[in-house]
Amino acid sequence: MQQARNLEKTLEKLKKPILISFHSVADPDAIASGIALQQLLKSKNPDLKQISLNSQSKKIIKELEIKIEKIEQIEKYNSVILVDVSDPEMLESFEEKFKRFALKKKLVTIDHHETLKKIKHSQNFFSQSTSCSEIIYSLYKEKNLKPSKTTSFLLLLGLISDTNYFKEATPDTFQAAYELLKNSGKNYFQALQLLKQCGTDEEAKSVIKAMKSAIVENGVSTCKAETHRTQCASILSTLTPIAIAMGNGKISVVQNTSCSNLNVGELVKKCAKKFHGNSWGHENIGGCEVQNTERAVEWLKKELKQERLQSQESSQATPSRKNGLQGK
Ligand SMILES: [Mn+2]
Repeated sequence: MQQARNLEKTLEKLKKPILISFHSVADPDAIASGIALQQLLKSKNPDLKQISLNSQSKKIIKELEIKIEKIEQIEKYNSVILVDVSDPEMLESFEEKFKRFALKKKLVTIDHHETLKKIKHSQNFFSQSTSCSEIIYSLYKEKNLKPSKTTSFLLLLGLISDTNYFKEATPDTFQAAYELLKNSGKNYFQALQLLKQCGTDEEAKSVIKAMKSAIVENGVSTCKAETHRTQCASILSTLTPIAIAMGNGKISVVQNTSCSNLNVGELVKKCAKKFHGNSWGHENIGGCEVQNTERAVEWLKKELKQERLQSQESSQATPSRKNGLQGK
């Protein structure tokens, strides 16, 4: 794979000391990619540090007894590799620091999210892969190396979670998953156990409270959630094509991929632009932070209604349903 070879060459040339990190809501794909890359580059002894981790990642590293320290300062490094991210807005309080770093030293990003925003002067490796774990695993394959048992398991977790339990998997994903599961010495159920989480009673109570506020209109469910916003939207998305949860100035949008074919990331980006806020997300899940969430949600509902009408019209005109806000 030409791209893996190019990336390998770039990584080989990096000047020590090297820092590896990822975005500020590090999910299993981000931490797996970071850990696997740190081991692959062990002759260069890179540090692996985090801005912050999501709860799933915290659970995984705790159970696998892995420690990832917080980033303190980045000036002492000569090179930085960011995995699973290339959009500077996903770096939170480190956005400006990494931007300044890239002006003076070498910053490489390895990512599978399409974004037009990149850190100026950074070198970006983008792949259409369904997870960053798959990209890092291709580097191992390029060198004819096998990740350790634990690292294979981690990469498998990254791959499962980023493909939404293989819903977005490609033949390459299945090939990689087959090999990683075999290398890991574990079974698929153990992977699922580690990825799934049970909440506390308090969490369950706040989700149930949010569910009581839910309304459904035109295939869109909306609820108010002070906490666990994304979780609430995910639950509602099992019932309606699109689910929106809002609270504390933030909005989460999740689509049910069996009956909706939008680009949620693009939609929330548009919303954030209109209401002067920030957005984040992928094709199927996203969110934004805006000043007036009520108005922004009304706008989203209108857009979605419009979109639905358009796709109904086009499905009447042609047999193809694929006419989302933006195709996948
Ligand atoms: Mn990812």
